[in-house]
Amino acid sequence: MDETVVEKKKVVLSGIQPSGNQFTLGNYIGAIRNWALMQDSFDCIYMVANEHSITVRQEPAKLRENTYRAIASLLAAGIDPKKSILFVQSHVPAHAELAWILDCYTMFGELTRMTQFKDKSAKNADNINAGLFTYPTLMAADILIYQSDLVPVGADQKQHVEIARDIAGRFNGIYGNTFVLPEPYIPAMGAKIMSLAEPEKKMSKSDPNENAKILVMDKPEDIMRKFRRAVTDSYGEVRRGEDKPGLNNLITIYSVATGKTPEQVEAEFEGKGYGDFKTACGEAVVEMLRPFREQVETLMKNKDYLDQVAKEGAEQAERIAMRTLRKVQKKVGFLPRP
Ligand code: ATP
Ligand code: LTN
Repeated sequence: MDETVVEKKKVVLSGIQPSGNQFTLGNYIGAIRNWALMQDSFDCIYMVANEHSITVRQEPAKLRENTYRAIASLLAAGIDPKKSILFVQSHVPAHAELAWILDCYTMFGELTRMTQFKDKSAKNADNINAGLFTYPTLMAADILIYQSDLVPVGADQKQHVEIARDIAGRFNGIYGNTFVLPEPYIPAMGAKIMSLAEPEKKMSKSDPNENAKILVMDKPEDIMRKFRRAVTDSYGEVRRGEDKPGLNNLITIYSVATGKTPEQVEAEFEGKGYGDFKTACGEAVVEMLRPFREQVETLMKNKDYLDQVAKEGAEQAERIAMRTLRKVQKKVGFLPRP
């Protein structure tokens, strides 16, 4: 008998919020570009996390537009709906249902320790809502409902993947094996792209300072200007160093954009000043983003296609999600609907 063993690929799941008006260079380098690179080696599921977005107040019309833009951006970054499942979180209600159950297996103390909760409540002191607090249990549901093995995220989201793993372990401990224990998958380079204005902080799409972030749809002249203004230091030497957060960040960005190692970058700019280096960074980023930007613009003119992708993605996702949800409901003692 033919004993060909087909090894099951690991399941990868990740999500990105459609908040802010568009993605930053940090989201591109730290997240979506890597998602596309993982498609051949893994069974990938990628999601536009619109339910997470409303933990911060959103304008409904903008949220709709940004959700389309997020789908377009994921496609433009190279995610192929024939290879991966691409969908919108709210189209698969099983996530929110599982999140409620997981809420009952998550401790108040665990949630208060989440650094994102602390940061976001400091930033939104007038709207510290319960969703902001239980954000990690919805994210745990997103991950666990697909029995995900790996969760590619930037360094800032590692803590949320760890709590998902803890919740899964606790649930498995009580009810027997139910969930796969997920692991964070942090890219070797570019896991944290820093703000161009305050390089000790991560580049964040919700940062109100326009000079702090490169947006993926920025015009080339804006990208060039933002790099010229990027905060560096007074050493004047293109070399990494512990007390040089601005320069370290630019070297990372230039390395990723050109495919060169940081050592090669340092050698290339030996004896040259920051001005030359910043111009080169700007040009490299403009070239890296050009095809992406053009493709997003084309896709945004074709909402029917984006709807079609979302529809097929939700159907595929839901089939997997419902299997886990039913299993969990049965384990906790919910009667099946007669
Ligand atoms: P917000 O400002 O609304 O919190 P954000 O820019 O931090 O948004 P998220 O939607 O929270 O972005 O993150 C989407 C993905 O991008 C996550 O995987 C996250 O880890 C990654 N990411 C976000 N910012 C960066 C960054 N500066 N460098 C690398 N990866 C990042
Ligand atoms: N919280 C994440 C987005 C997100 C996510 C997920 C990432 C929602 N659900 C599941 C990985 C897995 C963020 O803000 N980056």
